[in-house]
Amino acid sequence: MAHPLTNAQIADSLEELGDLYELDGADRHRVLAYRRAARAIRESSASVAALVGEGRARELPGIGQTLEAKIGDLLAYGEIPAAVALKQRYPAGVIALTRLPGIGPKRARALFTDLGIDSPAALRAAAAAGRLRTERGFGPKFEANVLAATAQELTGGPSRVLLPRALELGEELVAGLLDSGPPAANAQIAGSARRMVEAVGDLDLVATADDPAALADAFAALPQIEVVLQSGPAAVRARTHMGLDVDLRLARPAEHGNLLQHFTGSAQHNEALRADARARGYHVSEHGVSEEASGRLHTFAEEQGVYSLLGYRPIPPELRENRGELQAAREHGPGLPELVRERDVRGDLHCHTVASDGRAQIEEMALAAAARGYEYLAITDHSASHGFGKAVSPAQLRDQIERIHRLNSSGLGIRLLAGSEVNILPDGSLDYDDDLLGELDWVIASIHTSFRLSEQRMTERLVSAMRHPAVDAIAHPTGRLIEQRPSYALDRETLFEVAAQTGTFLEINANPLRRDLSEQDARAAAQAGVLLVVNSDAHSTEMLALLRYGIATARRGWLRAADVANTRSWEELQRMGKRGRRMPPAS
Ligand code: DGT
Ligand code: CA
Ligand code: CA
Ligand code: ZN
Repeated sequence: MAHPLTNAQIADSLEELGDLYELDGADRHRVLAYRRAARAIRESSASVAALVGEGRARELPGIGQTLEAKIGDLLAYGEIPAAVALKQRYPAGVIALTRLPGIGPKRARALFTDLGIDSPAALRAAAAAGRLRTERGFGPKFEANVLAATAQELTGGPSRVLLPRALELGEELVAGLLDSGPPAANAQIAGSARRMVEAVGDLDLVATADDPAALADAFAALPQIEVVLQSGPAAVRARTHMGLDVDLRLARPAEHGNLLQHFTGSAQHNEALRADARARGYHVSEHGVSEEASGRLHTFAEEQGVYSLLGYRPIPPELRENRGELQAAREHGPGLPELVRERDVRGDLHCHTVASDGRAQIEEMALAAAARGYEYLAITDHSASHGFGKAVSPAQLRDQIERIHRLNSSGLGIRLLAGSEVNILPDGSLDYDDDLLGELDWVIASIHTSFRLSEQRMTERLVSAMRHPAVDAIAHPTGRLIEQRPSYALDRETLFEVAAQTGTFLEINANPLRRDLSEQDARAAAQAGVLLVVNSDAHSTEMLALLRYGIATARRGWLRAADVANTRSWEELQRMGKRGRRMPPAS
């Protein structure tokens, strides 16, 4: 043999065969035998190929006659005949399906044999098209989980840029355009960044100028621009040094509103708007709205002109996703909700200090929160077992509670709440005892370890935490990281139902890498009767300002101030949650 297979290659082949048998509905013990053998081979310090050659393979734990023969075939022919036969029945993509959270081999096989779904990409497409919700054995819950589990791929892979960096770049470019030689009458961010999405594909800017060509030249000369990719009298496309592409559209002031409306999107919103307008005799484009009967063209300096002409009340950019906003905003429609605003928020209920992995002292966080106009701030350092940074021991937490009480009587200008972010252990228990938890003003519980349990176990874990009398809120309830890590497997319907039942708040964590709950989850939670809290999870004084991204998610989730508990005073908030069920009713 010129190139004997390595132990790792042999182990991979046996693991794959185990997966194939599992897909094929084989006995569980058989499947486990292949996995056990694969592990033994991987861990063998001797070359397994050499052992087989010497007839000594059965010295390895878990390798009997059958497995020895299969490994022999693999070494002799490069393939195991049983695997070849099964692979003809189940394409590689079907094995990949079994590795998605919440999808075992049984489901993967049903997806493949009943629906012809043969890869994670095909599954994602079927979920996005709404094909799974009506299938027996799958349903809307499964479909939502698929979308959540594959959200990373859905948003287009890691080439998208998180909103804060895109906005920062956009604001610099807008300032550059307004400052540049030929005066831009107006320049602003459009596209997905204006809609405050989680991550943007490219940045879109809309500007008006009396001399568009001169403004296009000035744009190309801005220090952020690396190279101009395309340039015309009305549009410039350029790459920035940051690697994000920028589309700049230019219009005369009289058409600014039309252009801004068009390039704010979303494409789905625009398409629905156009179809609706067409049915009523209008043609909508970035240049204006024309009446088909008379040919008259309406242009608008202000964006709202377009919506008013077509019979809509104002639609905030965050809602322009064709998720019911057009119907609601029609003049005789039900109306859009009055969306929560950042200035409605009266306190932040999740932040860290040097006691765990934060950078500032309690006093510094308190002053910064007071400067933001908050009435209250909960200090929620991590409990013992979250797995990174310093842990707060029970004794240290007791000291911190006392220190916070002392600070409150010293007149800081803000009410501090002694809190904790306790880790929810895999069995659903918390890592402080109930007495200590009972001494806290505010407890948020969250998962920071063991993310890969089954959907059922993850859901039960969160349900136990929500049923705990001391837990006020669940922080970043799905564990996803935008563009990096999908949500853990989770039955959202149960999560929302138990949160509503127990009076547990669910967090929209505003950290722009989390935004967890997502806008879709937050909307579904509110519809299920859950009260949300929007928190910064600040690890420094500056990070308190990240709250705006949580508010953006809340707005994109159609939430009103009434849906967000921390738009209320601390007393009122307590009455709205679990603590309120233990308090005497307000007189
Ligand atoms: P992105 O860049 O992937 O984060 O998302 P957007 O929404 O910024 O998309 P982009 O940059 O391709 O286009 C900017 C806007 O232009 C979009 O929100 C709406 C409008 N637009 C783009 N393509 C279409 C289209 O095919 N139909 C219509 N009606 N509008 C479009
Ligand atoms: Ca864009
Ligand atoms: Ca674009
Ligand atoms: Zn935290």
